Amino acid sequence: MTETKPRYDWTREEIRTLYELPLDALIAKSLAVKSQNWADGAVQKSQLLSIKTGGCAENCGYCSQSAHFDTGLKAEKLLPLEEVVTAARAAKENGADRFCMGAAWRSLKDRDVPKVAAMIEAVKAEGLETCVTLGMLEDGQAETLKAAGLDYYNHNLDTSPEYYDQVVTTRVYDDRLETLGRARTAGLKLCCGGILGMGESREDRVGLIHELAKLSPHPESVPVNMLVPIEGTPLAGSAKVSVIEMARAIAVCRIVFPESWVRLSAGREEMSEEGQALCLLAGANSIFVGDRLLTTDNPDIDEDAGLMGQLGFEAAALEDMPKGGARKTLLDAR
Ligand code: SAM
Ligand code: DTB
Ligand code: SF4
Repeated sequence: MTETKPRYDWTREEIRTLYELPLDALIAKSLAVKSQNWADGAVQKSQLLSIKTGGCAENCGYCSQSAHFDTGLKAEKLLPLEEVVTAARAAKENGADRFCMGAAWRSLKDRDVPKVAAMIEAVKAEGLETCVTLGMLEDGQAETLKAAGLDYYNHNLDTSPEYYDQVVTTRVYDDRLETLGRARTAGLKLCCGGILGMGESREDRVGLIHELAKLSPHPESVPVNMLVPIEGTPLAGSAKVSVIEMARAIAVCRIVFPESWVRLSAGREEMSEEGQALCLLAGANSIFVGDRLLTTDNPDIDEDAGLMGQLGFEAAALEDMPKGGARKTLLDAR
């Protein structure tokens, strides 16, 4: 029988075995898990806003915002509160139910905490779930953000521990795990995933999923990004990953993280409708909406409406989270 509850004892071998199944068998398993935990056709929508763009001290080899590379991106100051609120209202009109604010910081400075807390409070007051991604956290900061109304902290592991130093050298894997621990201790939900297409091997993709699987509880959101190549960054020339490989990774995530949102994240702009459909049919149940991610483009709202319409998919209600019998409520409402 297919296991549909979270497990914390996955081995790398088990994950590798899943990853290498014939695609039909893999997707069949993924959809068996999905249908036990989630309403059919429900897709959660998050919208991003870069609240502090560029000039980042880290050297993540994929990123447009690192000060180490000449990507032509202009660094900007922290946005004023009113601009953030305007963008959050627009996101809500776009059908987003979660608003994710990203800052190009290596780590959050105490002096910025009140400003970000005010943004969180204001976005929450608009009736949206809140998410921030602000780099590494110091003790106590996550608690202040939580008190302001923060739901999720995004902090990606990005790849396997073995490949990590090929991606970034200004921090180590354990730094990431430490911040994830701080966010958890403060009672925040986690959004944590990675990127495919940075020149990593399939074994690195398996390794990433295994590291995520060891987090207990699992991250409530698992973003699977396809590298958006940024001219001027060291990883821009990496071998492209196929959409089929993305679908494979998504299906494995759906099986390993049965109760988490699995998000088809960056890279949709480069995919055909059919490619995106494959990833959604492989088990993803969340996307970013709006025509911008942080610094790069995303399909516009009309294109997404067209795709969702063809698939017969609809916006998930927040209460579609599997815990608490909410799925049943949603199905009963039909
Ligand atoms: N500075 C914060 C951090 O690194 O945690 C937050 C912002 S950072 C842009 C958030 C995540 O976006 C990264 O961890 C990475 O997984 C993803 N990302 C950044 N640039 C990307 C790109 N060019 N293609 C795909 N994903 C990307
Ligand atoms: C995540 O995993 N992907 C998002 C969000 N979390 C912060 C960011 C994608 C960024 C893509 C490149 C850009 O727009 O700069
Ligand atoms: Fe900075 Fe985040 Fe970009 Fe890395 S991914 S360079 S930490 S903004």
